[in-house]
Amino acid sequence: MKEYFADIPKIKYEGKASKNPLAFRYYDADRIILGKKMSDHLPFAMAWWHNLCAAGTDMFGRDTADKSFGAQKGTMEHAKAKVDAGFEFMQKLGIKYFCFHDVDIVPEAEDINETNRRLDEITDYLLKKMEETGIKCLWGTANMFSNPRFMNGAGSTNSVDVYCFAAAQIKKAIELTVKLGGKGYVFWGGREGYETLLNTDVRFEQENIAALMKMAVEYGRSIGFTGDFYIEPKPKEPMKHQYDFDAATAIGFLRQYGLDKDFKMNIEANHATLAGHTFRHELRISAINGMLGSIDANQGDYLLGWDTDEFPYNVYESTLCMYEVLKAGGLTGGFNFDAKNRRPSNTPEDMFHAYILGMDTFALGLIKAAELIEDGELDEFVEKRYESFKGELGQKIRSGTATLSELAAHAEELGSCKTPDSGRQEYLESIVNRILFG
Ligand code: XUL
Ligand code: CO
Repeated sequence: MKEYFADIPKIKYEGKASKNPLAFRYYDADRIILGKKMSDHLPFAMAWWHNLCAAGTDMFGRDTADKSFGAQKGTMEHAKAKVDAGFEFMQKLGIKYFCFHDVDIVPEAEDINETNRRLDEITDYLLKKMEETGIKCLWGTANMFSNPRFMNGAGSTNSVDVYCFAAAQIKKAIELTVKLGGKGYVFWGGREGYETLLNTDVRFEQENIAALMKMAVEYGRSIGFTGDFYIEPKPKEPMKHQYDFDAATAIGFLRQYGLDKDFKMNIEANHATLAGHTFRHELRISAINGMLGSIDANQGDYLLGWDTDEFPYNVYESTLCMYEVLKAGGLTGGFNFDAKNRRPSNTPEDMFHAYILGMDTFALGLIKAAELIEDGELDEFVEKRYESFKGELGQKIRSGTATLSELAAHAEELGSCKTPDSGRQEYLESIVNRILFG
């Protein structure tokens, strides 16, 4: 069997003192954290599109990296070379899952029947590799944003033919996800939004998106898909207004159309910050609604207003993310590195450095989040902060048995109200620093 990354050894854990660029310093798969193996806390996944397809093309220049893997691009030979290279990559890093769009794994043909035939062929090939290696599929999805037919949206399109092509792609992508044993199926509404209200019937479009999702759920369940459907919220880019702006908006939409039992959130860090939220805000909103499903683990740039999809290196952020995940009892999905190398990082070694960085960043975040939880001071503070609600009136409010009049009577009896206790934000931030830096 051809080796694609012959110069790269199997990446091992060497500990934090190691200066070996091809070793983990924090990700120690079998280390037990809070009673569970690190690898079980952190089911990492490789994103097919960034890692095996994207080669650095941007609006101003063409590819800088070679992702041909020795084959002619746009051929099934190339699609298979990507499978071989991808599995070697994942095995060398100890990554157990991958995520894919339909058109990441085969070149899309002019005729959808031919694309579907290619998808059948490549998934037979993938399945064999999965059986040989034990690597699994985290989630699948349909790319309903690249092809020009989706320029006005997929579920939100004005064209009934385009709507049917979206339905056909979703149907096939769910079938493939089931065939590969995927845990989840993602809807990222790439073109589900609008540029101007002057040409857009928002209610019509949202109803159509919901109808498409409903049909997807019904079909998925009918062919034995037992996993979660996910919405991946994002506020903008490519569309100016995207319907799934953030977790709260997406959850409201799912409830409005009776889809909330089948769906959870796939939260992407860079999408959260584009929405003007922190990553942990989006995780918390999902978790308190019982909808924290999976994570697209990446990082944005606070100086840039677009989706830079960087590999995460910010340990402060990963710690607070893992704090939310641990508090929520873990994910039903996993941590998909929806991230790409910077354009000038164009060698195969850079691909490994990027994943080592991302995996170590989350491993260290996990270690530190567990320390924060074991330390307990944050929890204690929050618990105490709401103490006044433990009294009789507070309990009535909490149980929904209070009346406005009796609460007003209490205020009137007091006459004036003292300022509540300090929020102690700066002190709490210093606790996080103490745990992080000792
Ligand atoms: C785009 C994005 C997508 C989804 C899957 O910003 O995050 O790659 O994760 O379609
Ligand atoms: Co994503």
